[in-house]
Amino acid sequence: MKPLFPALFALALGCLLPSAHAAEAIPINYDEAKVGNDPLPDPLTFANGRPVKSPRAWRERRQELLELFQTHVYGRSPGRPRDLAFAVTSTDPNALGGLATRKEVDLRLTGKANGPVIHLLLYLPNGATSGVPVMLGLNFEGNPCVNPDPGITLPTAWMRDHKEAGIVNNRATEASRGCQASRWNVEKILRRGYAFATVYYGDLEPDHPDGWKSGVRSVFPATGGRTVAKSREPITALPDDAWGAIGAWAWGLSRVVDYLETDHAVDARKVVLMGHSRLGKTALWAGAQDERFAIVISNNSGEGGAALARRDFGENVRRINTSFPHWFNGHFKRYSTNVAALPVDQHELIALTAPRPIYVASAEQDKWADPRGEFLSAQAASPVYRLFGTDGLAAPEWPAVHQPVHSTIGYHLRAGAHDVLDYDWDQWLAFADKHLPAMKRR
Ligand code: GTR
Repeated sequence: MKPLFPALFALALGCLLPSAHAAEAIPINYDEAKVGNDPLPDPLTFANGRPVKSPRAWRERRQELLELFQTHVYGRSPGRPRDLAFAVTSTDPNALGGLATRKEVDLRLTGKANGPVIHLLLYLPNGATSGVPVMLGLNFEGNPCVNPDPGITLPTAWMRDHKEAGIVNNRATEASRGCQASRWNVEKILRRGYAFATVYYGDLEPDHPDGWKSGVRSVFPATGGRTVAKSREPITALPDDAWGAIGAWAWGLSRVVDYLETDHAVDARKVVLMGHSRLGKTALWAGAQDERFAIVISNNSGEGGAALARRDFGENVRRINTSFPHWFNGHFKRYSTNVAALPVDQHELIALTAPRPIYVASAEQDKWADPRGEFLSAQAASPVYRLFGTDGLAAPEWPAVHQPVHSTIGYHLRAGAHDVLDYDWDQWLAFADKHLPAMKRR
């Protein structure tokens, strides 16, 4: 029998938060025999039935798929803002005990210091002679969370309260320094010769259903990827195919690359993008749209990320649309109870990164994210990679725990829970070391 207290607590919470209550009522399947068997759409067949037989034809199919994901899942994002400007706000050549140079850069999205700004934290490994590759990722709890370094500027942006992490009254406090350092082994990354770049995802948009009203979605019109001028009128409502929060966070990552392209200390053709969980979904969507990301890494991204939507295991489309309606566009809600009608599935999102290397990482206990569904999705993206003459995912079967595969599509199943651990970074650094040197210049 279940203990009564958690059930009562969930009930009380459900009364307070109607969407949480509605979400709790949605059945969740963990039975492999009941995952369903709807056929997956074929990434190598156009909507009109024409097969894709060459990398050249894939370029066309790629546009079609991007359009489908924009229309039905993540929404249409704008392009680079016309007035985007950069301002270095601090530099310390002797950070982390001399290991790195710390730089903080404001990305002024409307060109103005008092408009929306992304605060980029960048560490450059000291002693590197030329442009270095970069490990980039959005963080959940503010830049100071990634390392106890006392020199990182405390953010003033809204954050969800998390007392144990030092976030109180929706603000980061001194106590938040290093609160997620275990997920970002910054020193290890730097010692391996990579720069490290991060941004607080809430700089783009606070993560709640009304977040868009104060985030970038209220400022920039969704124009389908064209360069945009600042919106003249405040945006008061979003059309059903406009970008969702994942789109907004992904767009911010592209703005970081806009900056990195201007910084000669790094090699902006070698940006490795990593994202965990909802930010893993974000990394996949960013890498799909913007080919400047050299390598994309999705960690425990699950539903709406690497995991197949048609497989009903763990979190499903209906549940994610109910708990997190703001992450996706309006049209995606239509598929909550009819996933088979979705014209795409998540293996095609992975395939949109082809032929660039991509890594899907799962965790054994993270059933909610459907680890097997993440593997099958990576595997189903493989034919697109093979069209380019690469090995795709060189694993015919789901690998056992701690049997990493570092083919052009990389994969591992780590022991343990939904998290980012040193084991994951060891794999990703080895994967990046292996694949970056071989990558052609654009
Ligand atoms: C969960 C959500 C997942 C995943 C996770 C996270 O609540 O259901 O899709 O994104 O949050 O981002 O930590």
